[in-house]
Amino acid sequence: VKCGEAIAKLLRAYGIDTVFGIPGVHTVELYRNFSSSDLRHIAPRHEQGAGFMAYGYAVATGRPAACFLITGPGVLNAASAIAEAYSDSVPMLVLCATNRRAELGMGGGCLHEMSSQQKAMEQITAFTHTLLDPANLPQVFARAFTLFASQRPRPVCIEIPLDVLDLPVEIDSRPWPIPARPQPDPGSVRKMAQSLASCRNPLIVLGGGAAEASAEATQLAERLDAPVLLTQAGKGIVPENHPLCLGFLLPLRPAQDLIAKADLVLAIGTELAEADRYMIGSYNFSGKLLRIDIDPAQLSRNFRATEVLQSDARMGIGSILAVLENENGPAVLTPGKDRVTTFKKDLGPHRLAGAPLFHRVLDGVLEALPPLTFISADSTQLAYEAAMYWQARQPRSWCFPCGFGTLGTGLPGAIGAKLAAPSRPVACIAGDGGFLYTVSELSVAVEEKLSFPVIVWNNFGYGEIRDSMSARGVTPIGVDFRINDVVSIARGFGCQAARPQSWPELRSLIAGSFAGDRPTVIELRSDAPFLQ
Ligand SMILES: Cc1ncc(C[n+]2csc(CCOP(=O)(O)OP(=O)(O)O)c2C)c(N)n1
Ligand SMILES: [Mg+2]
Repeated sequence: VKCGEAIAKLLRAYGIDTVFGIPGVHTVELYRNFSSSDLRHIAPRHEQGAGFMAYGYAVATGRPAACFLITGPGVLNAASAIAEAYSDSVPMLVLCATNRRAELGMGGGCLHEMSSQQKAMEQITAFTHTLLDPANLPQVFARAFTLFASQRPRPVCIEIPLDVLDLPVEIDSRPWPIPARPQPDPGSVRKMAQSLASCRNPLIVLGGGAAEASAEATQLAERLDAPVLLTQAGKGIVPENHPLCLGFLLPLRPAQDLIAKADLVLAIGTELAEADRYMIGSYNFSGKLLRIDIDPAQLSRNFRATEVLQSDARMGIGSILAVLENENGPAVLTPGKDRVTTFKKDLGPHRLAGAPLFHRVLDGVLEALPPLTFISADSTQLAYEAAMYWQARQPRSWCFPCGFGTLGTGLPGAIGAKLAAPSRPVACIAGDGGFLYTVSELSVAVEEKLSFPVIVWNNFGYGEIRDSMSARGVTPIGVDFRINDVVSIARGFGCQAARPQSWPELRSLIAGSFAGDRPTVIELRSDAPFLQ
C-alpha cells in the first residue's frame, strides 16, 4: 500500500474514528481508499473549523480525533485551534503534508512552502515529527498514542513530505503496547495523606487534569469535608450542585479570600494559571499548598508548593484515600457545608454587581437546557457569566477556550461534540463577533443533520472589548458592527432560525432545538424589549 493508506489503517487500529479536514492537492494521497477504511471524514468550511471540531470532540470524550491538513495555509488556518488544544491539555492528532524531502528548508518557492513548518508546529504541539521514511509510521504512532494515554494530553503533529506520502510501504498496523500511567510514589502519598489528616481548614482546587477522577475527587472532598473550587477546564468534575462544590468562581474576590484563609489547599490537575483568575491578581496561599499533576513540569510552575506528587489524578487521589482509611482527622474547624453557605452569602453582592442583564438572559437560557447538556461556549460576555453560574453536573460538559482564548470555538466545538456523542444534548452559546468567525460551519451542521441550539448573543459588536476600552478611558474603536439579519444568514445555510420576542418563545425554541435534523439558530438581541 502507499503511505497514505497505511496511515488510515493505523488510525483505525488505535481507535480513531473521525477525521476532520479539507483535502488539497498535497493531501490527495491521504485519501487513497479512505472510503473503505471505516473512518468517518468530516470536511469543515475552513481549517480552523477542523481544529475546533477536533477540539470539541476531544473535550467531550477525552479521546483524540484526527485532522488532515494541507501544507502551509491549511496548517496555519488550523493553528489557533491546535494552540487552543495545547493550552487546554486536549489531545488531537494532526496529520499534514509538507514539501518534498529534497525541498525542505530550501526556500525554492514550492507551492504552500514555509521555511520550516515543523518549527512552527513545534510551538503548539507536544511534538511534531517529520516523517522521512514511511517505515517509521508504526513507531511514530506508538509515540503519539503513548503520550495520549500516559502523559499530559496535548496535540501531536505528524507531517509527511509529499514524496514520502507517495511511497509504497508494508507495515504491521497492530498497535504497539501502550504503558499505563505509573503508580504514584507511596512515600509522597503517605506524607500528603498525613498533611491532609492534620489540617483544619482545607480547600480543594480541581483542574481539567482531574476529569477522569470525578468519583475519587468527590469522595475525597467528602472525606476531608473540604469545599471544592473548580477551574474552567475542571467544570463539573465534582457535580456543581453538590453541597461542597463551589464551581468555577476563581475570578471572584470571595474565592480568593477562601484560598487565602485555607490552611491547606490541595490543587489537582491544574496550572493555577492566570487565565482562570484573569484581572484578579495572584493567589495568596498562606497555608500549605499540595499539588498533584501528571506533568512534573507543572509541579514547579507559578507557585512554590509545600508538597508535590507526580501522578495521574485518579490514581493519586485513590492512593491518598486508601491511606486516609486508616487515619483519623482532619478535625475541621468549620463544617465544609457551612463554609460553602457563608461563601454563597458573600457571593450574592458580587453576582449582583455584575451585569444584571447577562444574569437575566443567562438564567432564562439555562433554565431551558437539559441538566446534562454539553455547552460549547465562545468567548462572549454571556459565556463568562455562564462559566461561573451554570452548574455542570459531570465533567466534559463545558467547552470553552479557557487557555488560549481564541474566538470562534463555539459552533465548531459544538459540532465536534455532537458528532462524538450524538445522544447527548449539546448547545452552543456565541457572541455576534465569535459567531461570525466560524459561521460557515453551520453548513456542516446542516449537512450532518445535527440538531442543537446555537444561541447568538447579539450586542452589536465586540462587547467585552468595547467595555474594556470605555473602562480605561479609551474611546471605543473597531468594536461596533451590526449584522443586518442573523436569522436570514442562518436560514441561508439551511438552519432553522428565529429571533424570539418573549421568554416562553425562547424556552420553546430551545426545547424544540434538540430534536429534528438541523441546528436552530436563536438570535438574542441585547436590546430586545423582553430581556430588559
Ligand atoms: C482570535 C481572537 N481575536 C481577538 C480576540 C479579542 N477578543 C476577546 S473577546 C472579544 C469580543 C468578542 O465579541 P463577541 O463574540 O460579540 O462577544 P461579546 O464580547 O460582544 O459578548 C474579542 C475581540 C480574541 N479573544 N481572539
Ligand atoms: Mg458581541
